[in-house]
Amino acid sequence: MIIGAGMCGLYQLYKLLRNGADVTVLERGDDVGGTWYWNRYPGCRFDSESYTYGYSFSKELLAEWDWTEHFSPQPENLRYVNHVVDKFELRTHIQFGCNLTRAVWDDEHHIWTLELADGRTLTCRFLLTAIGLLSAPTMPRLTGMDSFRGPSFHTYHWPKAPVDLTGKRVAVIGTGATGVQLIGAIADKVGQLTVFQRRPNWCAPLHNAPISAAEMASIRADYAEIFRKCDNTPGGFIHGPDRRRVAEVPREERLAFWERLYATPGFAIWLGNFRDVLMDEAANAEFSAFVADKIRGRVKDPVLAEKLIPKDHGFGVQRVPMETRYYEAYNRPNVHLVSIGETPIERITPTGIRTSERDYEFDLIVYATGFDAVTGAFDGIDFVGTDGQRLRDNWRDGPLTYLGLQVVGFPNLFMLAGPQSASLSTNFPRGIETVVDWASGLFEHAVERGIRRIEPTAEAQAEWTAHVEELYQGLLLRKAKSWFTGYNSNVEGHDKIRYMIYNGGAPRYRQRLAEVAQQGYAGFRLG
Ligand code: NA7
Repeated sequence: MIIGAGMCGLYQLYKLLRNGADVTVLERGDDVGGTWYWNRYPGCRFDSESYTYGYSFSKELLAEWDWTEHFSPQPENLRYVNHVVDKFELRTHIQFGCNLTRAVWDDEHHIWTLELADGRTLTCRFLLTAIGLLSAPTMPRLTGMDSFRGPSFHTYHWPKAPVDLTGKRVAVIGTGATGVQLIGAIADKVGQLTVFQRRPNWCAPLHNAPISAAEMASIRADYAEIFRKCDNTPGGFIHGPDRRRVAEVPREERLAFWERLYATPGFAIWLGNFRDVLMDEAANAEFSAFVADKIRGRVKDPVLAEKLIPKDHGFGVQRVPMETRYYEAYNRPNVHLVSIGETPIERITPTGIRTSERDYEFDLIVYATGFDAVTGAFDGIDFVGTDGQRLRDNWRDGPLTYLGLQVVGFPNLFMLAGPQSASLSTNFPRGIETVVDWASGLFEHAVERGIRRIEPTAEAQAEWTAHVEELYQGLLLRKAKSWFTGYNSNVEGHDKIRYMIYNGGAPRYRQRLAEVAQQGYAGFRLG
């Protein structure tokens, strides 16, 4: 049984069907797509180059699918997922509207019993989760949220029916990757837009553009090289770090390099920068000053510009929101910024938002307040393992895993994009293709040998968890309050660092998985 019909679950379904497995996907939504099904807010799109995001497993699929933009928007992404599902006839193997609430392991018969919200009970031998890393949205804990008379929703729950923004007074709370996409997209479509910003982020221009037919033809001819490039970078993107250190490069040369990065589409500015920008305080400070000047150059009001420049963290230690006309939005007379660090929100009122300074009236309030990232989707399901132990209890202070794939005490539970795996720090489809291919190999191995129970050893789990923690130590991101470090002010107990992500890079992770398999699945107990 696979939980989740997003990019990851669908590829795992495809693989297992091809291997002749008896497999079903349970999906809580009423259609496929995961992230691209739920997130329908205006401006939602890839920050990955479209042609690096599509699946790489089928030459036929690559040959027939045209991307229309370098960074494809959500409706097209959802069409792509549906195209894949139809092409490979996956839909009949998916059950929709299935909300898994509890999964209990039976150590005598080696099966998982799954309880669904609709009262049904199902059983399976292997339980594979593809439940997303950003699929448990979190709302702020503000007084009066239910009292607001107009529509209000989290960006993850943006309605399917079109929302008419014309002439409306709109509030957006949150300026992460989501808020920044949304604000840039709606600033010229609403009446008044008021942005409630707690801490600014370092945003960089996406430089999206349409893909012409000729360009698509050349991309198509180049797919092998594109995927080879992605395979060789830590993040699974076409952008890999420049191995030089900032101080090694003469000042004029490095400024010219940074100008080029600022003008380059996509994550080049983050992932193609000098390596020590993300590791060394001085290098990071210098590059942050460069980007701060860019912001000052784009926002006309100097006081406002300063409010949009982060002061508590350097560039790239949190997820860099990619933007389109984001800073220019603040030059518009209908867009206003409220720094809630200075004037905190006191409550939501029936007609709007009250800060310590004044009352604001709105027709619509949008919460772009992020997610209980990575572990949130797991905490939402009551996983009960051997001897009645609960996953959410074991992970209270942070996840413990072997390879981000399995957990001691939860045999036959495989997390295909679990905490401490590389998928979370990788261009997602590139990361999950690695894991799904590997897991499919393990299942074949198990079936051939009549293996009915797979669980990691305690030593392997302790070693991996320590390794993941150690990899944080060389990176500046360890100090930042973001979902990379498991921080979320809206969730009880998530105000301390948790080691959520494998930061060793995709090639190293792939190498490790290959070695584990070659050594007869070292670190796993196969019984
Ligand atoms: P993020 O990146 O976690 O951003 C959430 C934003 O919401 C961020 O600006 C937060 O401010 C703000 N926030 C969160 N809670 C509150 C409260 N209670 N009051 C005011 N403001 C708040 O989530 P996104 O959805 O933007 O992006 C998630 C990922 O999706 C992204 O990394 C991409 O991979 C795709 P803070 O910075 O914490 O002060």
